[in-house]
Amino acid sequence: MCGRSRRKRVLALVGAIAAGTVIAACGSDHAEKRSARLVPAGAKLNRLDISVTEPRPGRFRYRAPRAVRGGLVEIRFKNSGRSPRKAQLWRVGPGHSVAQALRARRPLPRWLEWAGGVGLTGPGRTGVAVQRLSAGTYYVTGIGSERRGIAPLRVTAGGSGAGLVSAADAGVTAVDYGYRVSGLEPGPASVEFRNTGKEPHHAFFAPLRDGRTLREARDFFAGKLPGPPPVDPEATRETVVLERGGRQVTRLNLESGRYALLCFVRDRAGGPPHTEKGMVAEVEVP
Ligand SMILES: [Cu+2]
Repeated sequence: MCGRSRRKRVLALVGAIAAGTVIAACGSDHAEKRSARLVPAGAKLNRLDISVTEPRPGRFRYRAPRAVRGGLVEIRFKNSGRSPRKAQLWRVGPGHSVAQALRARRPLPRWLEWAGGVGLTGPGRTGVAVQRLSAGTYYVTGIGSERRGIAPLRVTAGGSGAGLVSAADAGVTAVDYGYRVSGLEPGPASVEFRNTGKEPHHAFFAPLRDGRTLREARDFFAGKLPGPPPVDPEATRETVVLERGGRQVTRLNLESGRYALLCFVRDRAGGPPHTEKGMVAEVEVP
């Protein structure tokens, strides 16, 4: 983005946020080689490998196995595209099809649920998350509104019934409408992300530039703040969306500094992004 004008950069960032995608999440190779354990050693995990390619700029194609065993699952997401992407899982309830799910609009039907996955991952990189997957029909996409390039997937029964035991040092809990954060550290740390609210939520981390405020960050993403961005768009991070009661352990690679933590998801019934309902917080990574 370095060659573009400031105004173009700002518009690109606002547009990307509105579309539910973001600019970059590329940790250094050095950082990614450090291991941050997600679950205790010896935990029995099934494995789900997802990938995305970008045959043409801006056109994405997700791939997933036709079927995978459920229970406690390690989801690995390889981004072979040219820009940062995430792998958002959706669960389609019994008696309904992926085609029906793709036609669904708000208010979202009860049989269609956000179901975790792997958060924003830079091109050429592999992201990981561990969570429970119950048997059923799923599909993988980048953002909620995407209808093309999705990968359907069947999760079968038979996996371990064990619950998710986290080995993460840090925690991010989303509520309606706010966050509780603990133990965040710089570098590729393992983080337990959970949603104890009634609505779906994610956690979007935007690094605040020196002297800039949380309020400015909120206004910027709402398209109400002209001038230079109050956040560093190249260093944003984002988790996937979890439905109420959802829980996973993943890796977040944050640098030291102050962050605006925001949720751009809307209620299942509709309404404004949660940032407009006060789901904004300032957090410090020491
Ligand atoms: Cu939210």
